[in-house]
Amino acid sequence: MSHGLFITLEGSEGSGKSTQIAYIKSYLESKGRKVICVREPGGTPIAEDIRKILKTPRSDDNLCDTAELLLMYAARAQLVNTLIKPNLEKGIDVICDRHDLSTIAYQGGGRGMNMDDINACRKVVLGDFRPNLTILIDIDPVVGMNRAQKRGALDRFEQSKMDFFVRVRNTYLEYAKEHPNEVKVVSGEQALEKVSSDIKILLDELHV
Ligand code: T5A
Repeated sequence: MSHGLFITLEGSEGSGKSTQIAYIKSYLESKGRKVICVREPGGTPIAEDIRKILKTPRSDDNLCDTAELLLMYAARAQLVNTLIKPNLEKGIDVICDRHDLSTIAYQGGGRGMNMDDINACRKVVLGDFRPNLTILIDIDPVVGMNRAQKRGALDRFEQSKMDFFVRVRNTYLEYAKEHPNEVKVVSGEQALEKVSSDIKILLDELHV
């Protein structure tokens, strides 16, 4: 039995990842493939508990950057080892809403954490495990936050200042430029259907 495909979606708040994941799932299923969708942080009961800690703003304590980084990797370890790898081994495709590149962009770029420390966590948790394809939906953070704000209350990350999101975007784009075979960039400021048709071209390149 052949291995499933591991496809990850990346991008800032409101870039349209969740919307496009629904499209990717239906496109892959139309080709007769079995597909599951997960998200980071989260995706298993334990990782979803960690997600709540990471996303909930609280007034009685501040999550420090190191704790935030380690919680991201704790949730990732749980998801990758108990759900993503076993499904890939069964031949099922896994589409993940955010993965390791989010840590590089948010904790590395946004928070300014040391990349050697991030790479050390990455090595422990992932080893050489990497996605078959990462799609970065790029969007001006002002446009993305306007979309996100329409949903109502902002989470702990969404409450950050705009310069944080500008650093996140720049880090994403720098990484994509340095790793053109790993990360493919699609503009998220186009009509939904055009974003989907750009993504379809990338999926077809995988010969699905
Ligand atoms: N995080 C995560 C880290 O800091 N480090 C890490 O390692 C990881 C894994 C997760 C937070 O955790 C941080 C990053 C995040 O801050 P989340 O709720 O999962 O939080 O956040 P997002 O993934 O950003 O979720 P969003 O829902 O905000 O973004 P999406 O999924 O990209 O956007 P989507 O599809 O929900 O679309 C938002 C709105 O825009 C519309 C949609 O209809 C929707 O209303 N839309 C469009 N409108 C016009 N044109 C288009 N092309 C559109 N595409 C979508």
